[in-house]
Amino acid sequence: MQNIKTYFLLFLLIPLTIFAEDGSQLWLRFPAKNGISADKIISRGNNPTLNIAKKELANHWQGQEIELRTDKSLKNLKGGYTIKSVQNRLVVTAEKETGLLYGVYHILRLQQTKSALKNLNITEKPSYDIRILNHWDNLDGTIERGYAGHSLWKWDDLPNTISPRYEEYARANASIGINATVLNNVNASPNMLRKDYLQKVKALADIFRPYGIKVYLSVNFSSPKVLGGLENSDPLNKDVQKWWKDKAREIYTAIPDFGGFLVKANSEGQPGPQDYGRTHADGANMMADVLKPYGGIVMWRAFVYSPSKEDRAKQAYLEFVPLDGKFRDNVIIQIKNGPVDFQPREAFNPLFGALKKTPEMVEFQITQEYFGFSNHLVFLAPLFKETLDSDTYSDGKGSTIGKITDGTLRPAIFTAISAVANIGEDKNWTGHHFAQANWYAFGRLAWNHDLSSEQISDEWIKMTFTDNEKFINPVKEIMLSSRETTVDYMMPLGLHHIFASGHHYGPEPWGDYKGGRPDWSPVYYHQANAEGLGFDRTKTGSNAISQYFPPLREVYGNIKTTPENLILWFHHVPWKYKMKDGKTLWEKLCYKYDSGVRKIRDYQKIWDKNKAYIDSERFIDVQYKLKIQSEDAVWWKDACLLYFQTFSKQPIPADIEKPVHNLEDLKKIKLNMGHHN
Ligand code: BDP
Repeated sequence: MQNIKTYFLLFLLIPLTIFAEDGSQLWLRFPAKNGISADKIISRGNNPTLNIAKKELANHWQGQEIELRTDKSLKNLKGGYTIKSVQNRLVVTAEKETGLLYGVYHILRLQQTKSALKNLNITEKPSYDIRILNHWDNLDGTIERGYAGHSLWKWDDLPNTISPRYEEYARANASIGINATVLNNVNASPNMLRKDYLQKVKALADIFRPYGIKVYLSVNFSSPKVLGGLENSDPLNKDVQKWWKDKAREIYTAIPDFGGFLVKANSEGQPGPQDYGRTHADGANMMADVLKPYGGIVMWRAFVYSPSKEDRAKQAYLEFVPLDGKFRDNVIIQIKNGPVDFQPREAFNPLFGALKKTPEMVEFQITQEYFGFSNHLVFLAPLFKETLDSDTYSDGKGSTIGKITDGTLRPAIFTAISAVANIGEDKNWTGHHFAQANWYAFGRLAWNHDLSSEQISDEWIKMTFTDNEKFINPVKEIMLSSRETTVDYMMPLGLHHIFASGHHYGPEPWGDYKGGRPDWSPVYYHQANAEGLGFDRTKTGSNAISQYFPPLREVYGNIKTTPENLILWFHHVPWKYKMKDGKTLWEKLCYKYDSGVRKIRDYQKIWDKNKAYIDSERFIDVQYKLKIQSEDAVWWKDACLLYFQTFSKQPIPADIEKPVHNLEDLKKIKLNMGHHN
């Protein structure tokens, strides 16, 4: 009797646990444990990576016989693979086992998205060699700009206790081709390089290795002094050089395939070579030299700016262009997509293409620091694409950022692309079910930056939710327009950095932190006054346009030819200026904010109509977040329009929804979300 009861209870519980739709499965929702038998998987060798590939097939592949074969002659695929139908068999070939693993995930993706599996003849070669996530995780478990709970890395428990999520993380990354990860915050603790921490790092590296993922670390420039007890950390000091050399040996003894260092130096209070009167090149080269014998690299960040009179948007260029050609060949300059800081929309960073003799890589931000954290649904593929497809004209027409950084236009020993991760210990990994799509999109674009946002969202929806067209089409529409919608309700027409200080969640266009750094105040960026709005970056202003190649400096220098979505980025525009559609700037601004709000409301309606197609758990989660997003959009619109109206002195057009808040009340909102600037 007792047994029967237990069975009955189990019977009730099993479906609940197996089918808990908490988002933890990400896009990896392959048919469970129902793959082909082992004798239909033909392969030779017993390599850990190959074994994972075989296991994935045995668990999930329901198609025909399959052969996995390495072929040394496929070196030119740079880690890629081919998939071919040969009679009744599918044959995957690659130079290395990691390529076979990627090929297997490709096949499983085809199966899951119900794509054609007949007569396959696929050749895949990645756009970038190094496809890397940057975790801004601290050793105390917090994450800088992390909105999905605490860090995945349990530093206190490592290396002895291994969370199962480490391997799940590696698998998810491998499934989209991500092959590298920086474990810790760019505002790096020197302790990261301590002996005991390196053992913890080793434990993670050992788990990630079979999935083709290399580990990198952010390092603090002052480590020799702080950790090693040296007098200073001057890169030209022999003792300092020796300290790094010994540290490199220690690291590579534990982790033979260690990737290298990521460095934020002389920026926002971080130490760097300039503390000793040395250049960024001096600092980067010292580290490059100690990593070189092991094949390691240095990713040196261009996100440097100081509280000077110079327009912050110009500073990275001013700092790095004079150093072009002075870096070792295992240094790459890591450049944020825009010259200010991951704003909803920025002009692209003019440093791209300006370094002719130094490799450059893009840094994107997946974590939504400036996009409503994990509360707002914002699909970032269109932003990533906008950057990669931007033509810099550095080497003539067609010199897109994609082509500059992927080796097409500049021969490169290695190429790379990075993004700040949005992953935390939340069950669903990213805090919002749709934020998973941004991790996915980064991986897919790092693999192939020619993919369209449409294609990526289509794949992702099918893999993550359902292949029912009735759901896919409207939800795709939400995703594809969501970034533009967010720009509209937050900062349209090229406005930027009018976020509340510190946490960067809500609006604070009135923010003016006198006595602090001017470039940490919103009023510095929007420059609103009685005449108009916007930052003059033309010759009459900061002349940031001079950093762009012709014809862009002329295009951006002229208000008539500047794209309207960047007009307030480059110009101080009179309130009554006539926009292309005949509206004044003020009116246009009002309609833009209003349109952002309306679109979120449409998303809510669309979402509600789709209840029937997916599980109720994820449906409700997303529904709830859309409600927050919708309230926030109204908050943004009211705050910005009421505040800018105090300068424009114009009425809000009659046909848009009137503000429901008072400016003075909005100014009192102080969210307690921490953080410095
Ligand atoms: C800004 C963040 C800050 C980071 C900094 C960086 O607000 O937390 O430390 O970028 O990228 O976006 O170094």
